[in-house]
Amino acid sequence: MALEGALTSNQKVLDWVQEMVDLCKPDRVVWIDGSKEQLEALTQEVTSLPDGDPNKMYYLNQEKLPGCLYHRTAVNDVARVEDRTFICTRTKEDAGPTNNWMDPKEMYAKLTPMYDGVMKGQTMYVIPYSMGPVASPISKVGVELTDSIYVVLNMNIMTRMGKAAFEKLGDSNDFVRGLHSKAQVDPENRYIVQFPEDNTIWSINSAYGGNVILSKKCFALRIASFQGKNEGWMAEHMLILGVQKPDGETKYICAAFPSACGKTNLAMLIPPEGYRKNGYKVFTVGDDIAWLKPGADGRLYAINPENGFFGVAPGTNEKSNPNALASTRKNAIFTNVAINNDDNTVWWEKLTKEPPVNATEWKGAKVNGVEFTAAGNTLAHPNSRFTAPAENCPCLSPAFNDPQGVPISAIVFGGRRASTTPLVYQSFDWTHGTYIGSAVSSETTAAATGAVGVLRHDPMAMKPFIGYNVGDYWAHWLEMGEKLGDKAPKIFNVNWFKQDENGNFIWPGFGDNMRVLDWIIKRCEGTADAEETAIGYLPKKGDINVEGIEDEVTPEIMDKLLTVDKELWKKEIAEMRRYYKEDIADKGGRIPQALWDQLDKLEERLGK
Ligand code: GTP
Ligand code: SPV
Ligand code: MN
Repeated sequence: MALEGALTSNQKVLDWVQEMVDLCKPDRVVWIDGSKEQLEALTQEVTSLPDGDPNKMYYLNQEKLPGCLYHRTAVNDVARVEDRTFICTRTKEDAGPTNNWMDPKEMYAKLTPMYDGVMKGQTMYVIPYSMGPVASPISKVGVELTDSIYVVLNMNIMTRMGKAAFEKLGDSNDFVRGLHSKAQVDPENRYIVQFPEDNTIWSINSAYGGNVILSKKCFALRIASFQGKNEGWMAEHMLILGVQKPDGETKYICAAFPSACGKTNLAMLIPPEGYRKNGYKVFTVGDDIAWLKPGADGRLYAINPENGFFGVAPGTNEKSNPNALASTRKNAIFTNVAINNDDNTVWWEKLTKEPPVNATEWKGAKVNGVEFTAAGNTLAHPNSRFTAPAENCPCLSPAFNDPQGVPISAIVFGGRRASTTPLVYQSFDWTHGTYIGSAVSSETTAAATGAVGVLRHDPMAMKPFIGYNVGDYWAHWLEMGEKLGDKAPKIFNVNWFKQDENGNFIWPGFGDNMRVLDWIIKRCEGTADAEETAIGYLPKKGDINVEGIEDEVTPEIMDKLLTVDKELWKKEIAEMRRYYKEDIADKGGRIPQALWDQLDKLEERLGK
């Protein structure tokens, strides 16, 4: 029964699908070919479910938002669940101190009974997909089995889904096996489990985003980072953008910021007027994940393994990110936003100034939106999201589908830091840059369950996504730098989130971040000077262009943005020593000596 209508003759795929069907016992198996007819039929089916069915999706206003759907998840199932996410390598040491771990045998034994018969009375969908352009040598194939049409429709946007993926795979065994069941959506039995040594992901009891779109964090970061370590490439939580300069050349930059810290916004940036007039333009290659591999010329090349954006809705508007908003105007899926009942469209905080009066909030209650928000509630969940096809994006890079990827000139780290970290600085070299990446910390956001606004270490913005020992991951960074030599991208750190005494951001951010990218590019080209400080190279006075924002970013504010406060940095170093020792080394993190040395050198420079 399982193999009826199979879209491949790959015996490894067929055997595994049969085994999972025998375990989950669905009534039907449907192989997803990615055709329009099949997707339309599934959309019909999922929108025809009765109101109140937790799996139901809704058509939105098909004139204003053609092809767009709406879905509301369970109230307890609205974000990634880091405390229920596991890396199951054979030894605990190989998972390292940043991951939850269980012996793979034990984990399979624990989860197998939970999957046993879990799809009785339901359909199992077999989703073949390619991460990256099908023709790219950097791309990889995955297959996800799921009982959720919401997942199928999301995977259709987020990946190159369908028959072509099986054609790419041929009879190879190199595919990631993903098994997802929403089961009872029981938070007590929710597990998001990676078995890197088996190329396998098992996810159960969730029906939300990053927990169930297994291509994304589970494959393209956790499993892929492990593969990259073994195969000589990198999988990173990074946007990829191209800056086209007045001379016509495009420079490509990758940036790693923690979840909900500005990747989508930076990737789709519209430069300030002065820059546009001079001929600058920004193109988006990716907004969340980069796969990076040295090319034949020795430079580092990046592809975006994804085919769409799973972006944070709140805060997205015509002013902050018109490109993201435009990307959501057709064939998109909205999850946990609010509904404007006047015209069956969507709304979220800051989409417009005034909330709709006649609204349905994200949990499904009809409310007066103005009164509801005035009482301190949000209409949309803070981690409500849009799933939008990349092809909708007005500034999508012409290189988006380039199988070779794009050559990277700069790598940028950043996070939400109210103090200490300046607006921008450059590392002295790759090894120092790797240290800076290891030292990223950021205030937590609604992208994961738990407290929001708490400062935590999030090395390379990858804390929840490194599929192996964090110390080995840092060693891999250092090895990549050695391999790339003088062709390695330059490494920078930025902070858009510095605050004044009253908690207001002192840098305007968004489109004005172009002014910082400008300095970064000039540093890569060797056309901007810099101030050598204890922490790295900082812009010289007047080198960040503030034309048009002089009123907002006065010289005093610029001083604050670019200051290196020695006392705060001494505290920062003390905390880094504690972190390296107590959180990483003492708990089995194999920190490379070169990073300890960086810490010593930084301390020495600051002591002067
Ligand atoms: P994930 O999809 O979770 O990985 O998030 P992301 O890194 O793509 O974050 P995104 O661009 O969606 O930004 C999240 C929130 O950060 C937005 O709602 C904005 O409010 C805020 N933000 C983004 N860029 C800036 C900026 O330059 N300045 C300020 N102050 N806020 C920003
Ligand atoms: C993130 O949390 O970094 C996301 C959203 O990009 S999710 O896919 O849910 O992980
Ligand atoms: Mn992300």
